[in-house]
Amino acid sequence: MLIKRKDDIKSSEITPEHLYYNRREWIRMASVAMGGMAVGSIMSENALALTQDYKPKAKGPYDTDEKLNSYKDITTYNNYYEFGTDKSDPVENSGSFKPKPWTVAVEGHVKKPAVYNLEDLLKPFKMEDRIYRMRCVEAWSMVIPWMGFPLADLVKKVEPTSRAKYVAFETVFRPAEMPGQKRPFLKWPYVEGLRLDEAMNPLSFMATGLYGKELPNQNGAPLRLVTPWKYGFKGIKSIIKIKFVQDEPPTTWNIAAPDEYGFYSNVNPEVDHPRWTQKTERRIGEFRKRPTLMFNGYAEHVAGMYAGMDMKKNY
Ligand SMILES: Nc1nc2c(c(=O)[nH]1)N[C@H]1C(S)=C(S)[C@@H](COP(=O)(O)O)O[C@H]1N2
Ligand SMILES: [Mo]
Repeated sequence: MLIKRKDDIKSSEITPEHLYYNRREWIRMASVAMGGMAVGSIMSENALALTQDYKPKAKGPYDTDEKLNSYKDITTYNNYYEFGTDKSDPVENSGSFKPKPWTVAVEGHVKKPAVYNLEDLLKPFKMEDRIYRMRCVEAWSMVIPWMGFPLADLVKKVEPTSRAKYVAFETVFRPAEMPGQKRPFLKWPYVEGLRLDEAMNPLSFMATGLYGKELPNQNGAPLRLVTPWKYGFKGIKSIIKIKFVQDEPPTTWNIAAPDEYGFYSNVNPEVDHPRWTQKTERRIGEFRKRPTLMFNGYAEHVAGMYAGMDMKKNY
């Protein structure tokens, strides 16, 4: 995401992320050569092994068979403003974040509200592998092998009442472990929401890992949301609270820049972001641009939920 500032205009177009990434890579390689940043080179070796050895256990009905992004791409090019606003900040600044032990508060219009230990919460669920495309609003994309469980399983377990129409999610607030939270990049804590039917859609996924390993801190450990037909910012990380509510809940990027980021945030090539086109995207690791697909290619599974809605108004 980009903060709305005049001099940011078209920065996603003028500074394609690969140039930026290559610059960071060059700096990293140079410092490895100079004997510094040994951690970086160990990380690269492990990342290479993870990428090459990974075999998804099951081919699910929603999986894409496109080429996976590497473990390194997925874990070193991140948006997680709690750890800083640069794509390399999350991997560099999340080392002292503690994703264990972890609790998740389930509140609001449910029959089983509770503060769950994450382990207890996860016990009844079967962990699955899912290979999903993710599309950031900044017009880049990745293909990620997630591990986790359908959000619908969790929703059913806590039994929402008939008054529950939306699900509101909240990220942990720990400025001592999350240096970005000491600065007003965004209004903290980060919050997001889904309509209840979106939360129940079989594509909505709670990720606890990727590439068959526990979720790294920079990707939202220990629990994050994945909604592959929506822009990446809906995928709220390090979730500590899930509240079932009657009215559309506030969402962080809508609070930050309401004319740029709406509640629905469905990937839609026909609705330009006010500062750049959404017609194309660049897959991380590639140079060419690809056309962006409606609902990020998941239209057959989700379009029905928005029938009759004006998708330009409800962006
Ligand atoms: N708490 C929190 N969640 C967040 C963000 C954030 O800054 N804070 N960034 C969002 C954005 S803009 C994107 S594109 C995705 C990136 O997920 P990834 O880094 O695992 O690829 O996380 C989303 N979830
Ligand atoms: Mo994003």
